[in-house]
Amino acid sequence: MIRIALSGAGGQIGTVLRPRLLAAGHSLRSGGGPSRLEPLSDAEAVTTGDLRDPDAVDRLLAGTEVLVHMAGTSVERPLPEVIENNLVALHQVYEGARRHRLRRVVFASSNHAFGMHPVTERLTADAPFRPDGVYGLSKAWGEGMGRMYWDRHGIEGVALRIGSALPRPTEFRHLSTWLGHDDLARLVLCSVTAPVPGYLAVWGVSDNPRSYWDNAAAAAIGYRPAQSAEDYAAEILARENPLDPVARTLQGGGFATMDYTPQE
Ligand code: 15L
Repeated sequence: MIRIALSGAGGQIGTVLRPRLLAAGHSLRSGGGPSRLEPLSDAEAVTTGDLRDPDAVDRLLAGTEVLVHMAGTSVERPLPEVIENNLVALHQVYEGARRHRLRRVVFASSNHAFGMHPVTERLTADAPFRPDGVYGLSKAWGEGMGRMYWDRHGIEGVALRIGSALPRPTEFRHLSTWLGHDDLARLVLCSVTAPVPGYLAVWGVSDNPRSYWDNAAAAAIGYRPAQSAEDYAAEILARENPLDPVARTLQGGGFATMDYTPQE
């Protein structure tokens, strides 16, 4: 049993993880941001607060060993918002991890830190960052931060470069990028419990034959995906691909052609 802090517990991914981490026998301190969550069992405590505030970070991390950090901006947004949530708050969270002597932080990175790689490339975990926007860029910062807190402070780090975490794949790109919910939980459980060599980055993807990513790094921590987007291929291939012609050529898909020019 590991005492896990889960940030972003009320979000899409947090909602998937809460019951599954509890069912695996771990205890949870779940941070719901501004919303007060109802504990799912006696093994879950809930906290609220903005993670830019060290007191909120302290409430979330008190008495825990590993943080699964799923909070933050999860799509392309104006730069000031991305900076507050994904740079400033993340820094507070890592400082909290130091104060509370956490063993490990599992960080929700994203495929969008690599979104400008062409779809014809198959990337290993050591591929260079090629962010497709300011959101993807913030995830490169987050991965750098995980690396730094291992090198400087001995806090283990696992960065999950999450593809498309959805109940089911619905469009052509997802045949490559889909991460099924059960596989998401499998990957997070491995990331929390497996021995890691200090700092590690892995792809968050199911067992998709068309995957853009070679996930040997995740296999090394015991991740065995059991879901495959290919099971939905017939249905998806019968639909029109919603992406524009340029977005189809880049791993980040629609994010890679989004306009991030600051608006007055
Ligand atoms: C992400 O990083 C986003 O959080 C999610 O909303 C999806 O867009 C996903 O990537 C994706 O690439 O499909």
